[in-house]
Amino acid sequence: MTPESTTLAIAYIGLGGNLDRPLDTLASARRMIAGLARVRETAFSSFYRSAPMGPANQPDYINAVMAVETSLPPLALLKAMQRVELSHGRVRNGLRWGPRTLDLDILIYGKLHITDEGLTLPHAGIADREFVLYPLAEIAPTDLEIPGMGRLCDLLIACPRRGLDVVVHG
Ligand code: ROI
Repeated sequence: MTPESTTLAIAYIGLGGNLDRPLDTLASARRMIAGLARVRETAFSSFYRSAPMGPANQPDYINAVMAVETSLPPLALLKAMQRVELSHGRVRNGLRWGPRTLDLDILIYGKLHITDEGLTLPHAGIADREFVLYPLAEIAPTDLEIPGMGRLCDLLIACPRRGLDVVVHG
């Protein structure tokens, strides 16, 4: 297949952040992603607020999920997401699970199920993260089969909502 291949995949991207006006940051990241070549936004969830998973001594997070149709292959999409993170002041300080201005995760890429040094698809954290599953369920078919993990609706039933709050309705 050539780099300009027109094979289209539906990908779901998780957006999160908890520093420097995260609502504005996520809205700006959304515009930037939607404006990328070979990427088209097809849906965007509400914005949600949740307590941090991991170290508690950091601000609450804002999260959302975006669906795109893309002809970018997975690694090219990942690189594009990393550029969007960097342009929103993302610094990698080596702190695992520390606060961040913007985190963009490819959650699902079509039916792909891969583990690579650089990229695991679907994202390994989907099943136990209410701040991923609930926004995802807003914009994806509830019978969506998440490769290797089962149906979205079954994951949702097994994942309590905890303190997850909608802050801006999509
Ligand atoms: N916690 C919440 N609530 N939302 C996130 O997006 C998030 N992202 C992370 C860690 C630090 C695991 N905790 C989070 O990377």
